[in-house]
Amino acid sequence: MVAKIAIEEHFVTPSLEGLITNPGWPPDAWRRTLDALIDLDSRLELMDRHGIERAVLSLGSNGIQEEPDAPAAVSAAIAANDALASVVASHPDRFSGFAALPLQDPAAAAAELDRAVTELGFVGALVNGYTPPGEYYDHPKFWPVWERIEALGVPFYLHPRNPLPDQRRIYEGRPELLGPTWAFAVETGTHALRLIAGGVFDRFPGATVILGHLGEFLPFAIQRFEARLSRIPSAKLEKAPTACLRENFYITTSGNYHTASLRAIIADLGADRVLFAADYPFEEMADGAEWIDAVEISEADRAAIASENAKRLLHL
Ligand code: GRE
Ligand code: ZN
Repeated sequence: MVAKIAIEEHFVTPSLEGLITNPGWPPDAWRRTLDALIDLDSRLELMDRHGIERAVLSLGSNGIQEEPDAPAAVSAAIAANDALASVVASHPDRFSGFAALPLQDPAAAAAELDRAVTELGFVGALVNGYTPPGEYYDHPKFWPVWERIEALGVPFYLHPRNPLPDQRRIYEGRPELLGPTWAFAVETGTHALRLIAGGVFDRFPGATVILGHLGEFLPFAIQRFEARLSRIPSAKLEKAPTACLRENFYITTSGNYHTASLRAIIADLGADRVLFAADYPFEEMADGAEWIDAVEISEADRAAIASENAKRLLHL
């Protein structure tokens, strides 16, 4: 069993339960998920069983990104980050934290990121997709947040959520395609492409974004994206999309255990850009852990992906 650090691991506390959005699961299954998000003892027991030395915790989806009111989002993010800081302080050798950010107010989000990293000791931020009523982070109003991400040298984990309610026509009659089955990856991969096309990495070349689920389709589509984008005269970028993907992104293994895809990503981006994640409790901790323990890659790559890259990136 390889020693692991898991970095897309969700938590909540009883008083913050309202921040976690039921994606449409039956009430009893949803209650079990909430209980698993709260219960630190069961989590630590599972981590011990599967060789996960440390979990970087974050709120589940949609978190602060569900809140339409900016002042309410700012106070909710502060409360959530303070609660997470207490959880981390209860087991500092096992847990770290990714900050929740109130992007409804970009200046407040930049300030809260700063507080979370410099005062609470968090190792980055995790954001659940667009901010109501539908803001994506390539917009210049979010530049203060990218400026802080770059200056603090911490990653921004772009975590999935479902598409905007008025953009679900393609899933009509097929609700099973919403959520983690498919729509999460389309939504999040497209958001990541907006960051690249919007020149976020031209302006903030040191900014780092983490994508889960083996990269939300980007590694498999980036060559075509770059080739076609280069033929659009109005879409000029200094840094090519393939270079952005290699130099500004990390990819995690959360909830996507396809060996051929992992091997392709290692061959293209390098094993040093891949990080282990279990996505507990939305995925079984055993599934991700047992896969990375046994998947056919070199032992050096396995150790890098399982924990060494996270130690380097997150300064653990
Ligand atoms: C996840 O984090 O992967 C997740 C959620 C909510 C529902 C399903 C899911 O946060 O996979
Ligand atoms: Zn997740």
